[in-house]
This record gives sequence, structure tokens and C-alpha cells, in this order.
Amino acid sequence: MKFRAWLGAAVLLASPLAASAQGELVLYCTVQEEWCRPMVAAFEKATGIKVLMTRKSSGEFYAQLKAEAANPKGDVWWGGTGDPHLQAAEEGLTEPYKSPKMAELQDWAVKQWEASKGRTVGIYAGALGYSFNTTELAKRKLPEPKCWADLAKPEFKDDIQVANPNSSGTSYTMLATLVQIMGEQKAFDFMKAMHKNVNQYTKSGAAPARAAATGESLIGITFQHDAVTQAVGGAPVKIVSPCEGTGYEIGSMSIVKGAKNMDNAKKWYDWALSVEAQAVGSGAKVSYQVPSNKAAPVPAQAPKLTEVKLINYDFVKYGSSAERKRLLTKWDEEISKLPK
Ligand code: S7P
Repeated sequence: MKFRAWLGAAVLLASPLAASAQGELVLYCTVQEEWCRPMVAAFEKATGIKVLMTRKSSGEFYAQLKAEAANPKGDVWWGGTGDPHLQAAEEGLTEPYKSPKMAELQDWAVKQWEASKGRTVGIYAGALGYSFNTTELAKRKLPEPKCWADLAKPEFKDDIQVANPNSSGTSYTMLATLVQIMGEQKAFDFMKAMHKNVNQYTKSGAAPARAAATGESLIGITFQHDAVTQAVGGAPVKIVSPCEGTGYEIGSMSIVKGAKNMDNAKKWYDWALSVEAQAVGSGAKVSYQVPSNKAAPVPAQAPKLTEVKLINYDFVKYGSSAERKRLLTKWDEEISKLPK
């Protein structure tokens, strides 16, 4: 074989080996697709590890981890509300791990790790709320809603969009928040009244913010940072921190128990807690949460959690397997089956 031909063959043979030398990582991503993608690209660039990513909502990935427990297919579950991550931890679906980055994290992120006995860690925080389309509200000459209680008023018939709490961590956060603010009976009475005003229970938690932005729905209940994304994009929306107070999430990350690519899962975990990784979302203008690394930049438009009337959300209770299952079953029985 001539030298050039030999070299060509050698390069052809060597390239796939070189590309796969760092191996792969199967990532279950629960933030918005617009944020998952630049994270994957930044990690691949930093490590040479090929990432196979799927995006689903929090409750959906919790159910998937449970279904795949005997033969795990994912390596890392990154993002999504903390409650289903805590439930997965309690059920032994995720792996304990102590990252060398722990010392760089906010206390609330470390507390999440401690509560789960090292099986999940906080990566960002954000407050729940809702947004409304200011153009539509003005056209219809309706008063501005300011409280949770306003969302049950008859003038907002078919005007509210919120996700289904079974699939969506955002919506489960709303359910648990209302129970903590109002007490269980009153919270379910309120959700029954609000049900008449709900035009759609979506699968994804952030979808109602997009619906409010386009005017498809007058009001969308989401995390406030998801409504900020719409406002920054130029949509005519106003964000409401409900007057009674509101709950919040500790967005979390877990390593799947029995992950096939365990070394790479730990590499993602350590990298995802770094300043560099936690600046990717705000740099790409796709995330407005408060990052868990104390030195990571907080986007200027991020809702200021110190100015929001936050409740003392009980993550241990509402992230427990028994309580989450019980509340979701009750929601299915008492709310989703109700006629409009
Ligand atoms: O968009 C970011 C975000 O709101 O999405 C996560 C959310 O849980 C995913 O959506 P689901 O409600 O559909 O589960 C949040 O953790 C995160 O802040």
C-alpha cells in the first residue's frame, strides 16, 4: 500500500476510535430544550465526551427512572424540580455522590444533598408565580390579578393554563405550595374553583408561560423565571408574585443508580456544579434561575428571591414518596375528573 493510501486508511480507522475514546453519557434533561442544548455542546467541548440527551418533564423522568430501574438506560438526570428527585432518592433510584465542588455551593443546594443522603444536589432555585398577557387584559378591561385567590374568580373563565402535576414538577410545586399556604382542604376547594377557569392542563410546566406570552391563554401559572424568558423575548407579559406568598423550587441533579457510564456521569456532575457550566444558561439568555454555585453570575433579570414573599417550603415532606403519591392521587380523583 502506498504511504498516502495507508495514511488515509489509518485516519479512517483511527477517527472513530479517537472520537469514542472519552466514551458517552446518556443525559436526561428536564430544563427547557433551549438550555439543554448549549449545556450539552459546552460539556462535549470541554471533555470530548459524546452526550446523548433527551428532554422530558420532571414527573416523566421520575416515572422513567422507576420503569428502567432493573436495566438503567440513563446516566445523569439534570434539572427539574427537587421534589421528584427527592422521591427518586428515597426509592433508591439514584446514586449517592459527593462532588469536590460541594464547598462552592449555596446552603440550600447542600441541604438538598443532605436531605437525600447525597443522592441529589441543588443546581438552581426559582420562585413560583404566574404571568398574564397585558394586551389581552387591557382589551378585556379586566382588573389585574395579584393573588392566588384571584385565579378562582369567574371573570377568568377558561383564561388560565397550568400543567398537570403528574407530569410536571412546576405544577406539583403549585399543588404543594397551595396546600402549605391554605391548608389541604381549602387548597383543594380552591383548585376545584380554579378548575373552571383552566383552559388546558399541559404536559410541560413552562408551556403556560409561552401561552400567556402569545395571548393563547390570558394567564399562565409557571415558575417566574420561565415568564421572564418570555418578557426578555419581548412578549407583553406581567409577572405576578402572589400576594399570599409563594413556593419555590430547588432545581436538582442526580446520578442514576447503576449508570452504565458512571465515570462520565460524575464528570458531568462535577462540571455542572462549576461556575463555567452554571454561566452557560444565562450567557445564552435561556435561563433566569438563581444558580447554586456561589460564584456563578446571577442574570440581571432573574426574579430577586429576597424580594419575593417565599413560604418556608417543606422539601422533605413534599418530596417524600408517600406524600407526593398521596397528593397526586387526590388531585387525579378530586380535580382532574371534575366536569368544567
Ligand atoms: O424551564 C426551566 C424550569 O422551569 O423547568 C423545570 C421544570 O420542572 C420542567 O418542567 P416541568 O414542570 O414540565 O417538570 C424547572 O426545574 C426549571 O426551573
